[in-house]
Amino acid sequence: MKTTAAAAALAAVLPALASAASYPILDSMKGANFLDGWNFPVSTYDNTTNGDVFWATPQNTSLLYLNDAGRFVLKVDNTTFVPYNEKRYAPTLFSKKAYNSGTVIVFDATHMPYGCSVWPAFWTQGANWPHGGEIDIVEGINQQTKNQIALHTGQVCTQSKSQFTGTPGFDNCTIGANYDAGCVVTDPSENSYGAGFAAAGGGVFVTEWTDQFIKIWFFSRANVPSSLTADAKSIDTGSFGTPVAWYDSSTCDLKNSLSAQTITLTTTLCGSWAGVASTLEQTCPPLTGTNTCYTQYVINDASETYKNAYFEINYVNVFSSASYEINNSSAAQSHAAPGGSKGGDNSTAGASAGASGSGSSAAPSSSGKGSWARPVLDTSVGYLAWGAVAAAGIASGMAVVF
Ligand SMILES: *[C@@H]1O[C@H](CO)[C@@H](O)[C@H](O)[C@H]1NC(C)=O
Ligand SMILES: *[C@@H]1O[C@H](CO)[C@@H](O)[C@H](O)[C@H]1NC(C)=O
Ligand SMILES: *[C@@H]1O[C@H](CO)[C@@H](O)[C@H](O)[C@H]1NC(C)=O
Ligand SMILES: *[C@@H]1O[C@H](CO)[C@@H](O)[C@H](O)[C@H]1NC(C)=O
Ligand SMILES: *[C@@H]1O[C@H](CO)[C@@H](O)[C@H](O)[C@H]1NC(C)=O
Ligand SMILES: *[C@@H]1O[C@H](CO)[C@@H](O)[C@H](O)[C@H]1NC(C)=O
Ligand SMILES: CC(=O)N[C@H]1CO[C@H](CO)[C@@H](O)[C@@H]1O
Repeated sequence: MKTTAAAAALAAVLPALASAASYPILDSMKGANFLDGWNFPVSTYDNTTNGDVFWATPQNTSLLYLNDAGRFVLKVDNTTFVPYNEKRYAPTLFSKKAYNSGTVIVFDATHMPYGCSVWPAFWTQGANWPHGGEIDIVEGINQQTKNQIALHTGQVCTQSKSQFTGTPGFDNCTIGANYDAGCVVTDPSENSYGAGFAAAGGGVFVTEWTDQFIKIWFFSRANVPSSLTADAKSIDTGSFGTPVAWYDSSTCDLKNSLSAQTITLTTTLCGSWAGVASTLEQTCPPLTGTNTCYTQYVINDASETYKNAYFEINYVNVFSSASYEINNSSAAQSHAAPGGSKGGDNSTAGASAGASGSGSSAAPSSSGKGSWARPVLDTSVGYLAWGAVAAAGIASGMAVVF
């Protein structure tokens, strides 16, 4: 690509300027075309974090839709009575492209899911987890009030504690350390997550990823820089100030710890982190009687429980002149979004075939409750971040595009 070559040449001549680069827009997921940028999952249910959800399908237009304000909504089903042993529908999406180092990801939302049992995340993952690495840009559970950022790597990597405004937690990013918690940085702002985020009108998360660093900024609505617009043609983070989180190549070989990253937007319920009783009870009422997270919240009429369990998104913009890969798996093709599938192929036929194909393992009637409906919770693990249990790995079929 011309721009890549030009940027590389410039960086070689003026290495000092490399960290104050301007990145051109590559992808903009917003409005009526939002779903064009995403694949639906292959699995019909959350088989990576033990969450009690069936993943929403392209047919679930009550859960994935453009609202009157022109924002895209991804919501947990709060209108269906879910009987015991069933799961509740909730959306998860994977970006069709996997992006490489030299990329800035901007996520602008006015509302993100929160509430007891609710576990949302906006994150990226590389192939062959954990070897391809993982960046958790937005993540939290239940009624937490602050966003929890994390970096996870397969190889040994630590975080230098300096130059960021967030509160550092564990500094060993390596899988295997601290129950796979990763290098956690908590945003001190209560506007960064949950009810506080929504009350402030939401905000914008900016992630700049190079071989030298990963920097994550959060701007609450009142503080969003004027350059951050839905239609921005380029981005330069040079004036954004000190980030909330900063991972640096001086203590982490970022170049070899992260492969091309797929953006993942998801909400699950209960599961291996949000659903652990001791974790749940940190921000939600104690479970009553013999209830679990699942029986107390997910089943029956949960309209009240999940009234705030939705993303309302202005846009996801990706700025980059680096190469990228396209998720070209057959499942990704067959799950193409309604209206978003190119060429009018028989996409829904493929999707339903896939759903019934894997349905035998997820079907409520054909398997005992323990095999799918109820998460097996390891209460000794109370600090798992999303990707630590999202060890699903990455489907093959990625095609490199230069
Ligand atoms: C979601 O779509 C599936 C079919 O793909 C359907 O069986 C299910 O009832 C829908 N759920 C909701 C909440 O719309
Ligand atoms: C980080 O954790 C990994 C995996 O447990 C371990 O091999 C490595 O020694 C740790 N590094 C440091 C600096 O503690
Ligand atoms: C269901 O959720 C929506 C927001 O996503 C909310 O407007 C509605 O009031 C909720 N329903 C009930 C009955 O609480
Ligand atoms: C993607 O898959 C389709 C068939 O499913 C194939 O025609 C196309 O060449 C593939 N694209 C790449 C870049 O491999
Ligand atoms: C590719 O798409 C499939 C189906 O949507 C998904 O399950 C898989 O995780 C995706 N792969 C990557 C690398 O995102
Ligand atoms: C989840 O289900 C999908 C589709 O059946 C499968 O490809 C994937 O390997 C599963 N992941 C895990 C962790 O079992
Ligand atoms: C099931 C289905 O939608 N089949 C359609 C696949 O595409 C061909 C050609 O466009 C249609 O004729 C079929 O009806």
